[in-house]
Amino acid sequence: MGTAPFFYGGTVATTGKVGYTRNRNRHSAPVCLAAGVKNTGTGVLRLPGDRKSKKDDINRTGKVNWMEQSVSHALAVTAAKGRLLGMDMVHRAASGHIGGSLSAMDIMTVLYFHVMRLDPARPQDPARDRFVLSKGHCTPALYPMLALRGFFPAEELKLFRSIKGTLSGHAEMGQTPGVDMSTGSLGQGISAAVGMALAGKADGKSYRVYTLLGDGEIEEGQVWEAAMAAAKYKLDNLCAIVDVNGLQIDGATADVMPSEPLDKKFEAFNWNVIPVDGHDLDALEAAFVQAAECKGRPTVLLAKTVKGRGVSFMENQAGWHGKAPNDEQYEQARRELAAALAELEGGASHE
Ligand SMILES: Cc1ncc(C[n+]2csc(CCOP(=O)(O)OP(=O)(O)O)c2C)c(N)n1
Ligand SMILES: [Mg+2]
Repeated sequence: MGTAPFFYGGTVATTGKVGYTRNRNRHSAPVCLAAGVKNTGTGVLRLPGDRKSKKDDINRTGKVNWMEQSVSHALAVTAAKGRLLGMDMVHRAASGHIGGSLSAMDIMTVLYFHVMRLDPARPQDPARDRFVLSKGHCTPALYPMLALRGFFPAEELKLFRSIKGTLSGHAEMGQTPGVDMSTGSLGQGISAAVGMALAGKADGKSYRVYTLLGDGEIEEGQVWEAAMAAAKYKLDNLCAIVDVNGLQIDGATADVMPSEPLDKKFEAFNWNVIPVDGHDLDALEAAFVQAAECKGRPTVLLAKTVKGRGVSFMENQAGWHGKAPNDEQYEQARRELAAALAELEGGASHE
């Protein structure tokens, strides 16, 4: 039993004992543990005044089913923190890929704090789920997640792209705890993920493999060789996510090398295809559950996103693919991201 530190947005108060049903979904633990809520019981919740919960799924009295809303809120807070940390990293280093990191942050948050079975104290645990950042330039999304999840101290983020630290511009296994594959050469990550999934099948292991690709990246032919192999070997333990932000390094993917219709292409390659709003945490959670339930085929989530998400002047701008903000731009970006976090946390200041 526990109280409800989960609802630190201040929208919900508790009376009596509260808890949540852990058995509904094995993926719920990391967020809940991070928030200090224990794992048993049902309870009684009270909403202050006439305020209703976002999803209206909380009764005023009686048994409640509030995990959905509470987890989504906690995830939104984590994603907002991740965006701030990623922005800090890129500004401090005066280089890095912020646009595609901001578009991917919600996906990464759901993966690291709700979906994947990981133990930060044992980054090499053979039973862990694997993650391959196939769009390996988006470390300003990956490293904040690893730090917030406890793989290394957040202090280390200050040495992003510094020779004194362990956090390269592109993901590097062996150097950074929690990084399962070195990536950055687009197209290769998914091939490594296919190998990991195949090995899992061959060894009779139950771990799952996740890999995040960019929609520019899938213009690489190697991606489609990997996609063919994944279907041939019926890798239902593999889930790819394409961050469909519509932009790559030089402009719109539709101009550089049109790849749509992506759903029909992956279907033709015999994948289970799930289109999803890549900023809707509930929809992402549901899509990952669906992916895990699909048997005999690999799954791809086609996650529609906004490049530069959360910073008004970066949104949908190819120019922010791989550029650091100057001091003035950074202050503006930080103000916007801090305001978003403060709103989620019920007015706390992060300036
Ligand atoms: C094989 C290879 N070719 C070119 C590049 C240079 N490059 C880095 S990022 C990028 C664009 C990637 O676009 P996308 O996959 O859509 O990434 P996102 O929009 O998510 O940042 C390119 C061409 C590379 N890293 N690897
Ligand atoms: Mg893109």
